[in-house]
Amino acid sequence: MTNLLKNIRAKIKAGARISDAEALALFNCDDLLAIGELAALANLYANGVKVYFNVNRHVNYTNICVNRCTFCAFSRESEDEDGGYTLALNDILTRAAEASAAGATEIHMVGGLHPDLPFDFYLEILAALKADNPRLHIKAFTAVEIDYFAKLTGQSVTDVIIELKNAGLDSMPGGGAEIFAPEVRKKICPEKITGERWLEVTEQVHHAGLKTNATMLFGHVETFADRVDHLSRLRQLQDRTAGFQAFIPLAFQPDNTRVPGARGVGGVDALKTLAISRIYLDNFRHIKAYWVMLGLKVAQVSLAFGVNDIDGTVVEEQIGHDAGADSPQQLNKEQLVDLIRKAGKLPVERDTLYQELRVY
Ligand code: V47
Ligand code: SF4
Repeated sequence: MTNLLKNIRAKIKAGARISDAEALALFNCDDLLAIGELAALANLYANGVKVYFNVNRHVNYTNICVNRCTFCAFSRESEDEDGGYTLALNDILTRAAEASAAGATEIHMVGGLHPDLPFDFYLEILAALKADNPRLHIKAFTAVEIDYFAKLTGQSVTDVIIELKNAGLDSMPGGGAEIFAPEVRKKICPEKITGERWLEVTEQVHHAGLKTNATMLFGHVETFADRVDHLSRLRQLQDRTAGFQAFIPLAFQPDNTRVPGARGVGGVDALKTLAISRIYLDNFRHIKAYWVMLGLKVAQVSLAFGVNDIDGTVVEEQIGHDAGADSPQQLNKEQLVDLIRKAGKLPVERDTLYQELRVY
């Protein structure tokens, strides 16, 4: 074992932090199994053999978006464009009612930045969802949408969050982070808020008392140094707020996208990135393998590479599948339990805030 790996093992055992330079060295190291073993050790200290999943349903209320990120195959210019849509309130409520009936504890709702919908539309959705399903946790909107609502209304981010919270918002997912480095954003999402703004909005969301997740879209044009920079900014913010629950590296799906020179993600890169995230992000308790983007097999193997959460049943996924993801649209609880058990781990159904609902 090289000195790098020996030193990192000693740090993990001592509960000490690895540096940015060490994280970069890990990305450049070819010993995938050794990195995975270190990540598994870090995860064993944090979570034992438990692997979490939840029963949820994704709802994408519209794919109309003014941003048109080049990596996004989901968005459309307007409802007139082929495949463009905006769900009516009733459609959203029907999906939530179906989810509740199927035992879901969470609705995960995000969408494009629609040019015409008023802020009241979003408040109305939240209030109606809560009135119909008081026990369903609403995890919705990203920092990108919050910033958009603030611009739309001329209100401060804090006031927007307070209104959303009063209407029923319980927590936020981690989308829109992509890669924070400005040079990369210029190529993959030139119209999107800057990485700095994403972090600033998220910090305010945490201060308002809502938990969020964080993501990183990887495998397009970013360098390993860009990934480390992204992780580093997240670790710093988490030191300040402790508001992040899970970190979710999202494997780039290239079909129908427009990112010149994008690489795509192989199994080795996916496992290494998940493992290094676990080792580096010592202040994130949960590292999530989003099976939709990773594929079921890599997601399952990742449970031996430091991952302790495999997301949920999802039910209706558009963002990854529009970009060619070959995973199923949905999994049921039994499939998730089976997948975790066959990886030698203990399946635990959780709610959005990681309260344990049932150990299998
Ligand atoms: O922000 C868009 C990504 C995200 C592509 O917080 C793509 O629990 C891969 O954030 N290839 C939305 N990824 C999904 C997301 C998420 C998913 C699951 C759980 C949670 C959570 C959050 O999807 C976007 C963007 O980064 N995305 N296009 C693509 N072609
Ligand atoms: Fe719009 Fe989000 Fe797609 Fe970017 S990733 S085009 S912000 S829906």
